[in-house]
Amino acid sequence: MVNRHRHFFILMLCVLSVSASCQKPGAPNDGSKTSPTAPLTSRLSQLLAKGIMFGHQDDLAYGYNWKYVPGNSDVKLVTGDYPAVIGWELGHLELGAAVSLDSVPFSFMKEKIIWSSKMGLITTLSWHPDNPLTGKSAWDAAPGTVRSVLPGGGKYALYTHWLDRLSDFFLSLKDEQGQPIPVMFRPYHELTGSWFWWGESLCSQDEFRQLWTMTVNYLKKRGVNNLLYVYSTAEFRSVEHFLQRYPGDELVDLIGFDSYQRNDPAVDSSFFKSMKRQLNELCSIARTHGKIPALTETGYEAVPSANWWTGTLWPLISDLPISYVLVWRNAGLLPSGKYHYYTPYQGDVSERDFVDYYNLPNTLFGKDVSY
Ligand code: BMA
Repeated sequence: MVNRHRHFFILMLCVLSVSASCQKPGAPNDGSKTSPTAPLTSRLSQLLAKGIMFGHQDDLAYGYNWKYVPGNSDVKLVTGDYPAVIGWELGHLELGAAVSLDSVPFSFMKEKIIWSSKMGLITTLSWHPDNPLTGKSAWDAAPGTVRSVLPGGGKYALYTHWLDRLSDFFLSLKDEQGQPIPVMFRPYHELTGSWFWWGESLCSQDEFRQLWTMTVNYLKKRGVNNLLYVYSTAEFRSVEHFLQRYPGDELVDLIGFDSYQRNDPAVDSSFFKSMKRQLNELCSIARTHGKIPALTETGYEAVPSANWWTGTLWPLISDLPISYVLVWRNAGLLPSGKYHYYTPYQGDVSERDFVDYYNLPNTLFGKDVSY
């Protein structure tokens, strides 16, 4: 994988990070070497040269058949190592709740983010905020919700109150020396779909960009300066489609998209083909816009294919300068009777292949990135 593509891309990133000090006012980060996000940006660039980090949502909180066992991780149970990137979900933080919509206490999350930063593991935060207009969940795709939270809208005051609660959490992420911990924040994800209230058919392009801009500027005004912003779509048809609602280079640090394997890759190659196109387009946009590309969510629920890791995932990404790939949470058996997990448990059909994936020289896990 250490090939010409990767080298060229990394060279471009270096050029761009040198010119980062010329960023316009209103940029998510001031681009200066003293910005709390600067060490994370430079680590991401360095690690891109080494390989592709593996990430897992809620990895340290629960797994296929356990919950809140100190030090545990399904990835570690199978490979002996933690993921390099740990994802957490902030949904319901906006309500002042003590636990996330996936039942993870925010105090626990904070403790693990602090621990991760000490270890050198990288944190990414997703957010499924409730629908501020209807009071229902993020999946209540009611038209007009985005308009209602913009300045002048009926829910602006409520929404800024929600952003205040998020700000307090971000500002509380401090290391032992009291320094802010830099993390990735990935709001309003899967915006090319229409299943969340900020989705494509629920608001205009301009309204979406206003929502993003208002959020970044509001957090910044509250003093939040430890976030790298990740613009992350669902599947997209073309470069133009990906960029249709892009808020601007000065308001984004990383770019990515979410897409899941749903059919058996042995009989249906459509996922592979469509992923290849999208990953190539993502990397080309990243080059043009000077952003770090990532596969922000993927996976094959319950991983029923024995060689999905080295047979599908790795061939998709191995020759591309992707920073990280994150697979979704291991919730285990859901009350509905369905198994919902994305990394294998011990004895599972894809366990051996996952270990093979772990052992590939250019896949990066905890030990590859820790201090
Ligand atoms: C979905 C599922 C849900 C979860 C949500 C937010 O993909 O995992 O069970 O609540 O993500 O994390």
